[in-house]
Amino acid sequence: MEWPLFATFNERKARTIETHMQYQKKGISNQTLLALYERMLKPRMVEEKMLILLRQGKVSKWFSGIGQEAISVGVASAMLPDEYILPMHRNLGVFTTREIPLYRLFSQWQGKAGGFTKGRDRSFHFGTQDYNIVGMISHLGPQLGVADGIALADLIQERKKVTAVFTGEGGTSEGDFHEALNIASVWNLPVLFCIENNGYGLSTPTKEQYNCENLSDKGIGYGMESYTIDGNNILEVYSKLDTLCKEIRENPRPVLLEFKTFRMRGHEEASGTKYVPDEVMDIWAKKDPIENYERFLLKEELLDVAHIDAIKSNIETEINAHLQLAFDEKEISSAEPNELADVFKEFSYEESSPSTGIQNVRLVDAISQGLRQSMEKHENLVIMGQDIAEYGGVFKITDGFINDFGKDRVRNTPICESGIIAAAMGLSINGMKAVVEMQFADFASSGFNPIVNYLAKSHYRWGEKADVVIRMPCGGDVGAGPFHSQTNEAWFTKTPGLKVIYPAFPYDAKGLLATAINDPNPVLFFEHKALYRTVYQDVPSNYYTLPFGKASLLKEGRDISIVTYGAAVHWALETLEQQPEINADLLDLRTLQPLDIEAVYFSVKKTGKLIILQEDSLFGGIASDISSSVMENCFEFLDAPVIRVGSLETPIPFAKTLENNYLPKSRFKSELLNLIAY
Ligand SMILES: Cc1ncc(C[n+]2csc(CCOP(=O)(O)OP(=O)(O)O)c2C)c(N)n1
Repeated sequence: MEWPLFATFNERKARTIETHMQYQKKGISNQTLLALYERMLKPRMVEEKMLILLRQGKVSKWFSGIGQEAISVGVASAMLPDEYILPMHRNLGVFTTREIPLYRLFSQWQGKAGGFTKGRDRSFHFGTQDYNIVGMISHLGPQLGVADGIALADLIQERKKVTAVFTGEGGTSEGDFHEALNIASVWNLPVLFCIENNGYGLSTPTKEQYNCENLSDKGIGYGMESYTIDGNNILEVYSKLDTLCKEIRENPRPVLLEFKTFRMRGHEEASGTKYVPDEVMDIWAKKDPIENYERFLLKEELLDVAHIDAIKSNIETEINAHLQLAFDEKEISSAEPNELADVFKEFSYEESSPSTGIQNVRLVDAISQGLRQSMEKHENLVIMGQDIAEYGGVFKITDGFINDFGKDRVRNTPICESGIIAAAMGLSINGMKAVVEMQFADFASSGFNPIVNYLAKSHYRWGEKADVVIRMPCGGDVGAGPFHSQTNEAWFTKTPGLKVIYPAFPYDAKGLLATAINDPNPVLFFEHKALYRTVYQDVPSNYYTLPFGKASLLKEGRDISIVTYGAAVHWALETLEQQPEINADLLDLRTLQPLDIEAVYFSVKKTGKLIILQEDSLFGGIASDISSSVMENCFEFLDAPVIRVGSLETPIPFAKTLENNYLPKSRFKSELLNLIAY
């Protein structure tokens, strides 16, 4: 046979699969053989209906998985219903095999309340604990790390379960893929990494996506077992997955699977397939997973035409009835209180007061104690971070923890912030709590995507909490230059769905950390490095909590309000010590989200003047928002403009003279005196 001149890799792939498109029953029961057929047919028929509705303008967007059904169905059929699957946008067969009622899917796609996201997210971007499915976010890669966390929870609790996570071959180019596979291998997590290699990313062919023969070959580099599977052959998929799942439940380990298949339609319907040579389409059309399998079942006399017609007619009736249910549902209505109420999971703060004993300790000791006592209180709490186990962390916060809590719960991680934060989300999904230590807050930029897109948005999108605390050793005045000195809280206060805590004293830090860990929502917990070993305070030895959203009034005065947080609280205190004639309210915010803006208003209404001091550079910081809120709500009470004092609009420099000039410490006193004299 003559092969057309197109990408050699596709040619080779087509040739291999054509010769392998043979079905072997491998001891699979007739009942299962038939069930696999029906399970593939259902998503195909739903999709065909969707394509009609799309043309009629009744559905806005569609990502087709036509031609790839054997993968979703084969994987989902080999797994137990209580094992987690993390599908992508072409895995309708996962949702239908898990028997989600079709009307709920239709409602989801129409943005109606009967779906899974109250109209807040589209298509397959949802999860459901009822069906042990955790849907994707648009960024493709982060869910690979989430699967690691889910599997880690199973491994720690010895549950003998498998987790399966999907990615396209395009998604394997993301760092998330590398991080997730590396973590799974180092920790030996029971995860099936399923790559659906369908020939193209959005329009980019495989040869421009990666430069190796098979993606499964990458398993060698990760020290991971891997297989290449004909993704259009349902029996090959199912039998391999069935064997692997049974093995992995007994002998946990990660496995990389590359399913060779093809995307028969556009990336989404509007984008078409012009860039795909016709010959390639023709070859793959002959490999259709359903038509071929149907022919096999007919040949085996497990099916006849009448039976096929009956199955199709039943599915069609089901689709039409469920579509009607979804169409009959009214458009979703917007009520602001409902929208705001779902950003965070409800958390009722429980006051825990210390019973006995006071010690004079440093900030670093208070945090360490607080973390240790939370580890004692919550048996399902896991701490992860770089060098935190035997070494005790670079700031020694977790020194000795490994002896008391063991290596399962105090985990050294590879250097991969994104993968670990995603894994923390997975732990939370699977019933555990996680604290992640950033070695330095600056490195949260390498985990930014899962923080602001996954953790922050999950509860609003599909009601799933993110029971994760990210500890952020931060801040300047330590001569450590642009990448070890930032105070980057404003990266996160901007994002709805995150709580941001920033204590300035040992007592606050210990109590607020305990609350952060109790709170099922994602919390960024800032710890100023310059305060770690310089600030001492009498702190209760026992466990206690402090509430979020309550500023602390450190000094009371009549003439001016000083509002600040973190290390800047101490700069303000020093200034007031040097200028005892200043009669000021000094408010330490302690928590930035939630923010105690009422305490600020209260003070401003008394003094008529407000100066806000922040360590971060000025533009876009919390000071700007406080200033606007005060102008909007307390204008009549102001006797002078609100003044913000922050760092220069430059990155934070290394040399001490430069850093001193960058930080607002030296400018604060004159700005304060000017405002008093206004
Ligand atoms: C981080 C990120 N970059 C770009 C995109 C835009 N995008 C969405 S899907 C897609 C192609 C994905 O290809 P692949 O992973 O092979 O999956 P397929 O759609 O082929 O199943 C692209 C580029 C995105 N969603 N996320």
